[in-house]
Amino acid sequence: MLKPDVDIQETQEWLEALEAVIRHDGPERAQDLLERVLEHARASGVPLEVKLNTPYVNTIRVEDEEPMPGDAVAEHRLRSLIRWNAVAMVMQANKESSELGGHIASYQSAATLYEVGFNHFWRAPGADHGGDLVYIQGHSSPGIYARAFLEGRLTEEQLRGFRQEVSRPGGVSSYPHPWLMPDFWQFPTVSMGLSPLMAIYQARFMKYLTGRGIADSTSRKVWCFTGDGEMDEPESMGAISLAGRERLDNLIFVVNCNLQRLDGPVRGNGKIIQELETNFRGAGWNVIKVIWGNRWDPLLAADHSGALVRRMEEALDGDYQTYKARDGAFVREHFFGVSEELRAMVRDMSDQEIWALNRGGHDPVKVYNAYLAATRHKGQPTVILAKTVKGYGMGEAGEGQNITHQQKKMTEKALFAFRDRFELELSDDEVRATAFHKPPDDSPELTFLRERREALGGSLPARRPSAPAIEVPPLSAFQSQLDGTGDREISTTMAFVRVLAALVRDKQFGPHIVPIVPDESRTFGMEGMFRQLGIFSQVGQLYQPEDREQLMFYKEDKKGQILQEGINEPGAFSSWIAAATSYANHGVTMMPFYIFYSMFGFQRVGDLAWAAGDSRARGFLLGGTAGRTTLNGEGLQHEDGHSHVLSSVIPNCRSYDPAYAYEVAVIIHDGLRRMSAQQEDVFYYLTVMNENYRHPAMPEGAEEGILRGMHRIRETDGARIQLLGSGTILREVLAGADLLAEDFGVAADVWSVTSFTELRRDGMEAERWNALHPREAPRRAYVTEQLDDRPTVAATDYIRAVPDQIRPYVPGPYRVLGTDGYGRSDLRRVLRRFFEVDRHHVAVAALNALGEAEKAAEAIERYEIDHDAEAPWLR
Ligand SMILES: Cc1ncc(C[n+]2csc(CCOP(=O)(O)OP(=O)(O)O)c2C)c(N)n1
Ligand SMILES: [Mg+2]
Repeated sequence: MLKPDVDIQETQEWLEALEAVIRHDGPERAQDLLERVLEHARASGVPLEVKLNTPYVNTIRVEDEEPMPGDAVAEHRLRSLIRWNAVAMVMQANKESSELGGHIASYQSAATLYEVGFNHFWRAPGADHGGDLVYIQGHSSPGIYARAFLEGRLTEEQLRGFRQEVSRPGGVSSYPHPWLMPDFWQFPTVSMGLSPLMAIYQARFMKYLTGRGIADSTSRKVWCFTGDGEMDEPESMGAISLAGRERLDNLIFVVNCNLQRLDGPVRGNGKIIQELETNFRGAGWNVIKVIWGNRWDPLLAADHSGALVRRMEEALDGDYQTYKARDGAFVREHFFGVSEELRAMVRDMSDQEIWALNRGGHDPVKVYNAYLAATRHKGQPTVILAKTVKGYGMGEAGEGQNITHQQKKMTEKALFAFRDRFELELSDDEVRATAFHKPPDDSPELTFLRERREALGGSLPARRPSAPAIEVPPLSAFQSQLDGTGDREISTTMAFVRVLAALVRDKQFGPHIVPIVPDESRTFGMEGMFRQLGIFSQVGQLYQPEDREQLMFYKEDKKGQILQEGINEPGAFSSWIAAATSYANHGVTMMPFYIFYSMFGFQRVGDLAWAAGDSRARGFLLGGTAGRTTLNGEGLQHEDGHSHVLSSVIPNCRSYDPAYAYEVAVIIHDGLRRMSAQQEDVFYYLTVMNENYRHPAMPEGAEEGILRGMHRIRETDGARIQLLGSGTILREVLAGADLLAEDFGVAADVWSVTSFTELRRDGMEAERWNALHPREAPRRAYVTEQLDDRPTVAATDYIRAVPDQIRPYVPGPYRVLGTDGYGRSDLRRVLRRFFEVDRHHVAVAALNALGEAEKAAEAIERYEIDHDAEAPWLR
């Protein structure tokens, strides 16, 4: 707020001088002049607080507006039809059963924002354009389906199947889900906050593709629609400075500021548009506010004293919401009624005319101009803050009301009012039945729709996986990993880095590899790649790197291949998703490898990983320094002992916990084959460790077992027990087998289990098939084929739930050891003893499983196991 003016006349002179400059030399000169004055003031020691806010009016001045091309009448009718069909869709689904749910109010507030985009801006991919990428607010889906219906892309039957994806084949899904509608939706957006984050990294990835000369994305834009409530998610705002810093002028955010979220106002006591303006401008964005519709223009033009703009600034969002939930008389009384000057301003207007004073987000011309300015803007991302009314047109059924978000029904009276307001040609019966309405194909509105989409290259949204498969190198490309390491000790992390190094050298595949790191390359021994591949930077390297003289210096490069995301796992994961879906969105297969640091992997980015599955992402995730006891010095909030449980819940994620270099090579090779050559929509999660040990050569014929989840690595005559081990704990299992033989004369067979998760899936399939085909010869799970009814013991570096997954398919008695509980830091040996997964506990478990109680008790004594200690998960 300004202080009281101590010299009104002096102020007036300054303002008049400024007015004159604006009039004679234009606003740019005025800006220049003001900046110079401010600069001078600063230099003279005047304390200045920089304000990032502009007045609460439209950013684009009326005199700078361009007329909207096309047929405004047809466009209005089309929009109205879409509005109606979107309402009809939700209401019909809820006639079926109110279980199904759906949203009406959000799309009604956003209809103009979407339709201006569809009719004037968003290009579909074609010969001369790669296509724009539009992230659509998830619960606005009914409007998007309604448009596709009018376009002839969806049938009435499909609309009737809204939210009935199972019972009505072709029924359209609740929200944007590429998994369920792979030809339609590109981006899963309904988990709030993920879409803004993913859109930012998508835009950056397009700069990457262009910079590396892989796919020219220069004319393409990423448009991201979000709600104003959604902007409260930390993920929504969390990466906006990256977008500013990277000057992502291919990115446009449209925030639908309808001032409401689910429960009530977003900022009842404040102003969400002003707040977002400050934040985005501070982060280096171009901000365009679209607050008032054209019916306000004459009033604003007549506001010589500034009283109206002051009143606009003073009224709070909570007030604005209430105005729209009431009527014209209420607005006259409560908005204009605060002063005689404002009251006079609307004296000649009827209540009806006051009520018709529209908000910017519902004015197609204002929205068109904002979009036009955004698409022309260079050097910065743009955010459009559009003020709208939630439940626009719903009248007494919810317009501007706190309950509107979840309204799935409108009364007959409200439906009739809706028809009249949008001038829909519907009979009373059609209104009562909330019948879908599609005019004849040659009607002006459908002709308009078709012509516009044809001019813009085709229908949207549409998902078009069109990337050609890339030839996968033969397994022998990784021969050095298959041959074993002899006496040399390495970690599986190192084995992975060598596989990656071999891949990037491959002529065909090499350029398509995208290594992604969140500031942990040195941890994983990947720093050699900095120099070799370069770190992507749009500006290259403008400084002299400190380590320039060294072989492996920190090289930033316009053509750099590595994405170094800094300490930002959600951002890195979003980059990974952009790369992993490039085959569908950019017409080129990219194969990302994102290596993260133990628990800061799946645990940190679980919701994004789920969205990746929905997105049909293809790529590799590497849990570096994984396991509860291999990252031994780090302790409780680092050591990951459960990511294999988290990854197991994603249906199309294939998880592996390999122990040996050759297993790493075989799994990655097969992943490349499945994802690239066979174009399967799966992604891979591998845990790799930092513990160094010797790796044997691959036994002959091991591949099938490695990929299916287990293969026998030790077979002993007269073995009485079957031991299973994964990752580094496999070595404890092998040592346990030695102890059993030496100390107790018990022979064991040993398997390396590369994936309990894959084994379980295979088991579930057999079990299900058998249950549904009781008359036929039963199928056997792979586990059941591999093991027999001798007792079995499994140990891993993960909690017991991981090996427990295969329990139903293990033929004999089965005991599992695991690392349940909070992690600790100590020596590996000590931690494995603490969590009871070391060789001694393996031996004790085996003796118990064999029913050798006496020997088990003896072993507990001999190995000095404290059998009265509290369980590790209680400590
Ligand atoms: C992470 C997450 N939390 C909660 C929800 C449930 N939800 C769906 S819409 C909504 C309110 C959205 O308000 P706003 O972002 O302002 O969108 P509007 O509908 O007003 O356009 C909520 C809470 C969700 N989809 N995702
Ligand atoms: Mg909202």
